[in-house]
Order: sequence, then C-alpha cells, then structure tokens
Amino acid sequence: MEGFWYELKHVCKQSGARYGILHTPHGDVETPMFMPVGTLATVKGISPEQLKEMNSQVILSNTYHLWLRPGEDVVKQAGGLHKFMNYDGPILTDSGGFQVFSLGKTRKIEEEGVTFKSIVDGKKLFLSPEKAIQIQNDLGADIIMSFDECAPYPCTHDYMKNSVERTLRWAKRGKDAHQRDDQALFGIVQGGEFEDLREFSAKELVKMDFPGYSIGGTSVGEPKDVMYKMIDDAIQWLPVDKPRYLMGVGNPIDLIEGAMRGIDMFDCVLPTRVARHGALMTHYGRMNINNEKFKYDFTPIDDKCHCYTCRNYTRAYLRHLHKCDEIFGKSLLSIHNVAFLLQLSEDIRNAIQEDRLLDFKEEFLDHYGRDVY
Ligand code: PRF
Ligand code: ZN
Repeated sequence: MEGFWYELKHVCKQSGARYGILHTPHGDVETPMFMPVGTLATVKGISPEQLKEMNSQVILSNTYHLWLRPGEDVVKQAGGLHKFMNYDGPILTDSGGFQVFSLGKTRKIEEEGVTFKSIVDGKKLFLSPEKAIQIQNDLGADIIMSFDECAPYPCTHDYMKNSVERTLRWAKRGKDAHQRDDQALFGIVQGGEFEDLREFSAKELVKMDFPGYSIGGTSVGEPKDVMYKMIDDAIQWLPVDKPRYLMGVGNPIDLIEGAMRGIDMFDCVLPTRVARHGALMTHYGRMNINNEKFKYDFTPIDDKCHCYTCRNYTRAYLRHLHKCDEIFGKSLLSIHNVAFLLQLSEDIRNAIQEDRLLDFKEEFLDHYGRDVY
C-alpha cells in the first residue's frame, strides 16, 4: 500500500474522539470528516472548484452506478475517475454491495455473488467480490470498499451469522483480487445489532490486515441507541492506527455522536438530496426555503454559515428560485447543505484538538435542537 496512511494526531481528553490526518495519493485530509456523495461522478449541482472552495476533504462515488453508466471501461480510458470528473482531491468508492441490497427488489444471494436486476434497464446482472474490486481498480479511487452484504434490520441471529461469515469470505476474495498498490482497500464490519457477531466480524477482518475499516449495516431502520451500540460493539476491536468509516451516516448529530465514539469518516446523501427539495440544515435546526415567511426575508439562510450561498444570496431570492424550479436554486441550496456539514466537521476537529468536544456538543445542540435529524 503506497501513499496511504492514517496519522492519529490527538485524542480528545473530554470525549475520546480522534483528530487525525489521512494521507492519500491525492493529498492529505483531516479527520473526522464528512464526505459529500457524488454517486454518478458528480456531487449533484456542485462543481469541483466549489467543492474545493468549501474545503471538501474526500468525496464519495459509487461502483454500482458507474458500472451501469457509463461503464468502468469508459472511466478507465479517460484516465480514471479523478481525470474523468476533473476532481484532483481524494476519492472513495463504495463497492456496490449496499446499492445491490438497497435498490434491488429481486436479488439472489449465493456464495459466488449476487444476481439482481439493473435499476437502469431491468437487465439481469451479477456482482461478485472479485468483480466489485475489478471495477473499483478500473475507476481508480484512492480508497475502495470490500463487497459486502448489508443485511436487513431486523433479522435473526442465524441469518446474520451466515451473512457475516459470507461477507468475511467475500472480503478475503476481494483482497486477493485487488490489483493496485495505490488504492487502499477497506474491510467492512457487519453483524447488525448482535454484539458477538460485530466482535467476530471485526476481529476476523483485523486478522486480514486492511489499511482501514468501515462499519456497515447501520442506519438501516434501527433506533438511534441501537446504532450507537453497533458502533461501540465494532469499534473496540479495531486498531487505533487505522481509519474508521461509518458508512451512510452523516446527519449533524450523528457526526458528533460518531466522532465521540472514535469514527473518522462519514458520508450521507441526505444534504444534497433534501436540498433539491428545499430542505436546509442550519445552526438553528432544519428549515424549508418554501415557507411563505421567507418571501420578504433578505437575510442569508444561516448567519453562522460562511458558504458561497450564505455570503451572496438571501432567503427571499433562494425561495423565489426554488418556487420557480430554477436549477441554479438547487445548486445554491446543495452548496449550503454540503458546506454546512463540512464546516461542522471542522468545528468538531477543532473541538477535539481543544479537548472540548462534549462542551461543543452541548453548545451545538442548544441552538440546533436535540430531536432534529
Ligand atoms: N455497506 C456498504 N455500503 C454502505 C453500507 C453498508 O453496510 C451502508 C449502511 N449504512 C451504507 N453504505 N458497502
Ligand atoms: Zn451556507
């Protein structure tokens, strides 16, 4: 593994949260970090220059979607994902495992891999651990994921045990198939709500010695306290000198709660998805730009936000664009939501370095609200 390592810089004395630096072939980034999602090799509505301007660290893309469209061979011929999408910062790709399970209605899981229907044209497709790695080798992201099963919640201990064991065999097969020394392949801890299976999954992956570990199978419908326990059950078995990535989780409260539990990396489609419907995250909780009360409101979305949108545009204008379904409006709202989470990540990193993440959490929740997602 060349050009990739995690440097633990500081552990918050108040909370145990970690501040660190992730060195990648496309630059160093600071953790904990929120990773904006660019499923189809674009963070919807935001240019690479704008991402850079808002201090994005790593961005995330998806094996499954890029495999279907345009096809990994196109991206490979373009010179890889960085060149194809004109983003020279670090990129992470998810393996397609989760997408197969969350998007597909009809799927068949076997030892060899998963058979399912394409979301694009309904064609029958087959994805295996080896295929998922080959696609990711061709896409060329800095960080790539093992092919796993994200089992449904709830499910029986019996089902989960079989699933975890198969996902471990898939992790090993993916590791053996991995061809590129300049890409860090992460193992994914599964095991649902079962403490013993989380322990087993984590310990077996650690034996295989991955350069980083993801925690999967959370945020699949379980209550919050169950999710936090899933993190605790997994993370205690992971080596301190490797990064930990909590997959598909990235709302403001979970960024803080996750960091407190030792998570370094987060991602979530929510900020960009909800922005396109006018829903905004602010330091004062959620707001919807559609609201009549913003008609003559010439203040920014969030007076504590430093993003391009908040520096230059008013609620009244943004409401107008949104009401008229103007595409620039969607772009401006997406910029704000992504910037909000990137700024929050930075605030979390600063609080960790100052040994005051618990104080920060209380201060943040005092105005954000405690029941907001
Ligand atoms: N596995 C993979 N990607 C994921 C998940 C998972 O379990 C989740 C679960 N929250 C999000 N994305 N490969
Ligand atoms: Zn803003």
